[in-house]
Amino acid sequence: MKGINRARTGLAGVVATFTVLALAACGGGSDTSGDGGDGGDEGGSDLIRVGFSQLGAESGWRTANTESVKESLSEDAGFDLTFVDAQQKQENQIKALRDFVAQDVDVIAFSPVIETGWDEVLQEIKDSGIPVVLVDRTVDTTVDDPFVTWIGADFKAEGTTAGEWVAENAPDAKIFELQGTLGSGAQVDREEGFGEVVGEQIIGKASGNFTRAEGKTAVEAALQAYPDMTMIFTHNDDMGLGAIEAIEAAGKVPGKDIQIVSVDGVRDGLQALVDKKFNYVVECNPVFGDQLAELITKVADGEDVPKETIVIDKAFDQTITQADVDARAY
Ligand code: GZL
Repeated sequence: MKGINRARTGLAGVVATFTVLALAACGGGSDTSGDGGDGGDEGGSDLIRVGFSQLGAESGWRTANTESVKESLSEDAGFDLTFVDAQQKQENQIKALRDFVAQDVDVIAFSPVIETGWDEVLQEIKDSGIPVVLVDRTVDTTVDDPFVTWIGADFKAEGTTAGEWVAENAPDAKIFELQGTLGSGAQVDREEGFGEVVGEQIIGKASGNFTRAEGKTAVEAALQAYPDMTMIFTHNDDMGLGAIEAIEAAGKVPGKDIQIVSVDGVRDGLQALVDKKFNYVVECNPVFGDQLAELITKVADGEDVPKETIVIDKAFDQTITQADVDARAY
């Protein structure tokens, strides 16, 4: 069972901007995250004890998401947060989830590094009665009704929006697709959305695992394998920034000889757009800590919550200004 049945959300163009989420700065408060904090200290009895397994720190997007989550799930805001970084390893996430069950937290939240491989631990969590809030990435599991609610972006719509820009602006481009972590919801759905629009223009694909270094390595190889490439569609900005390094090392001009279409919209990615090294960026907003805190509070209180909350984003082309980039929250 695919983790969610996403409502089709056509992503807004460059002009229209709206999101489901308030982008206000999140509440302050001390960060009680740690490697298994003991929680429950004096006065801690009325805090909502949350176990959060974050998949890693692989990208600017993830860093911004982690900051938002920690700021919103603070002790001042009423949470006792145990935050564990899995360094992009599923086995580390599964261990953390089992630890949260052993600690009998009130709510478990996690962003699954890939979609599959969770059946056993999700069944254990279900048997424990601890509610699960799925964050960002999606799961594909045989466990019935494995989580109470999911919050994140419509990855397929992001791929579609990127493809629509290419169809409109570069219909003859020969595209190399630089993919995120293979088997992750973001990679699977962005590939699907993009491929449905301009699949016949794609001449090659490889994964850069959402990291800058691996993105650079993948593009160094692709430049050898596909010398006629004229565009890269990268599943995130960090890999796209690695691609810029590889393209320049090969004596070519990013944004001109090889255009780059990206997803995320972190500051470094939008700076590349201002610098004309990226050509188009589809935003994927990581700053939803406040909305997540609201969902977790309702779940802890046994209140009804929507099955999914979609973060609706915008997209940027090279008309973006330095002032726009400087004003960005992340
Ligand atoms: C998207 C998120 C992806 C980002 C990458 O919501 O899961 O993971 O696009 C990050 O930057 O690594």
